[in-house]
Amino acid sequence: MKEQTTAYSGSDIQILEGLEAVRKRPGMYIGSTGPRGLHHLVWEIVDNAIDEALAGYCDHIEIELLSDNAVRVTDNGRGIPVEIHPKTGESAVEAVFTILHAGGKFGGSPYKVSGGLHGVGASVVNALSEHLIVEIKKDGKQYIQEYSRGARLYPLKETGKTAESGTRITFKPDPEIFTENTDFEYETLRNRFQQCAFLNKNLKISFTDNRNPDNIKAFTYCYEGGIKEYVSYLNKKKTPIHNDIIYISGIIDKIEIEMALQYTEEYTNNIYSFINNIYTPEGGTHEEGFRNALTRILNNYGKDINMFRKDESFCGEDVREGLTAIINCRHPNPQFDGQTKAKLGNTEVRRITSQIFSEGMETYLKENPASAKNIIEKTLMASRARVAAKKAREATRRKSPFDSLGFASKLADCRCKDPTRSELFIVEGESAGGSARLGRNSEFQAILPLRGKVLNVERARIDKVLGNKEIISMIQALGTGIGDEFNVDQTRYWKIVIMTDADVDGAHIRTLLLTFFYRYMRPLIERGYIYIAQPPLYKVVANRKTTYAYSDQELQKILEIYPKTIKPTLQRYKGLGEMNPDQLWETTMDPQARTLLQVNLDDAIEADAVFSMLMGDDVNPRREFIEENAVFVENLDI
Ligand code: TTJ
Repeated sequence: MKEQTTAYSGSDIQILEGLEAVRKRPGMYIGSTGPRGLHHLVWEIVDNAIDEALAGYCDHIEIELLSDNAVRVTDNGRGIPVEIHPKTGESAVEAVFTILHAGGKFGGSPYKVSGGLHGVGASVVNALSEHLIVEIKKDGKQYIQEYSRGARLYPLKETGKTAESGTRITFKPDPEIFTENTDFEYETLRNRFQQCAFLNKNLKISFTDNRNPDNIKAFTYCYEGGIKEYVSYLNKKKTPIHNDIIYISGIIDKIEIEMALQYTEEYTNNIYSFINNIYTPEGGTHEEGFRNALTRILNNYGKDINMFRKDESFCGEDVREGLTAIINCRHPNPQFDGQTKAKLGNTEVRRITSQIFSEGMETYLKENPASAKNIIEKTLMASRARVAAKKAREATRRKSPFDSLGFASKLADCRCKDPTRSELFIVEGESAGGSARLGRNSEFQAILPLRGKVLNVERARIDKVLGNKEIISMIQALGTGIGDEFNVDQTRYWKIVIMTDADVDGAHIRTLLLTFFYRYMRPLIERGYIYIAQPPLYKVVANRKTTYAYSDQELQKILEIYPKTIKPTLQRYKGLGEMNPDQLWETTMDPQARTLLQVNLDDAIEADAVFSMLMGDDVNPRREFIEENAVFVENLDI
């Protein structure tokens, strides 16, 4: 090293133009400066270490949360190159941390993430960190360099000798940028690191939360079986119909694809696809190739072993019933498509995936006739149920207020026909439904009272789902259709508000409704159309003034306002039905005054596990969860 500066001179402390832009408009680079953007910083840094692992030079990554909300990521790879670039006169490390999108040029990995959800580069993390330290061990030497808000504090300096190699980055997100808060969520991080370990077999990932010395939490993940173990983890609470997990992999034209799958007794399907370790919630060509091939191969096999009656065949829905699958693709140059960059666009991947999967699956079926028969039988049942459901589905098309099942929907529609302004309140019980109907603004608010019990769709096949009156009423009201006919663009309301009592039964009904939306109308959740109403728990009247409390803490605060001489009267609402129409409007429905919780699905994979848990046979975890309340919900004031 030429420079051996220990003290740094003022001229060094200047932020580069590119990074200044990042600080000015952070949202452009990391999506938001809320919790999502904050966590994005960690994904970005860890992705770099994973790239080194993918290149085959690193097998252990450690992530630590430090006491001041700083994060430390350490790998045992080759270490970021330190030699001076002849043109810029700077080291490669400096380029990585100061030049936008420099990362790729220095990456040794052929599978560098070059776009899409992550992949903005370490320089963005640097720009948005109050403090960042780089430590490198490489070719017998140790180096260090520090930055503050993207400006280097001193040039890279050598600090000693070492026999090891690797890279360590410690960064503290800048509270000037992340004004909401800079607290990392333990569970979000843990979950993602476990996922990374599943997706990269034999990579060891350690995660330690050192923030609270009295409660240090640590995990190490390492899966020899990779995505095979991922599938068995996802199926932990389900009953498989064949013992082994099918694993198929191959490489064509430098594009690597691996798939693991297993069928269970469930009725829903859980297919999760990834490209270069990034989850693609909207799928894309890798998933399409897989799905097409699966339908084709099972149809061929069913025919070969004479399982079909006349005119019978499987459609895509049939062969996916009860399926849990992971599709993991590595691509040197992935293209991310769609509004949210959530799907893979490379067209060649469809053919490659289909080819690799077809060959592997054919071989599997041939070599495992007993499992193959179970799969075909399961698929056949799904197919026959689908045909039976077709009639019921026709009843869900919105033609007249009376449908073929012979009951009238109780929908009180709004006058407005513009979905962007229209709201549908799904209300528990006739009496609350009545109050809501009288209290609403009928211009843009529609009311659908639920009379009977909502079906647990986690435990029922589609024919039964479509025989349930409450569910039919909802499908009719929404206008979206269902199954292959489902079309999110047809939805007649952009706000669909679940309004249930603030008790355990209400929470249960809410969970049943959420399960239905999650399993049958997921795009409504993905688009943020589903909300939960927040009715008050108490009414406080004193000095002829009425106030409402939405929680026990709020009630305490309200009561503290009054001097001891005044005794306010207190009413605890046991259900929505106890409120008169005006009160319901004032507290829960009026857009000016209400609070709605928007349901979001940051993590569909985790959500599946939670729904299986909630709606499965095991009662205890369900109770606890319902009492603790939904994790799918983000507070939102509207
Ligand atoms: C690049 O090609 C030559 C050998 O080293 C390759 C490299 O960049 N390796 C590398 C980068 N290992 N680890 C990183 C890295 C790790 C973290 C945690 C953060 C960043 C930005 C890079």
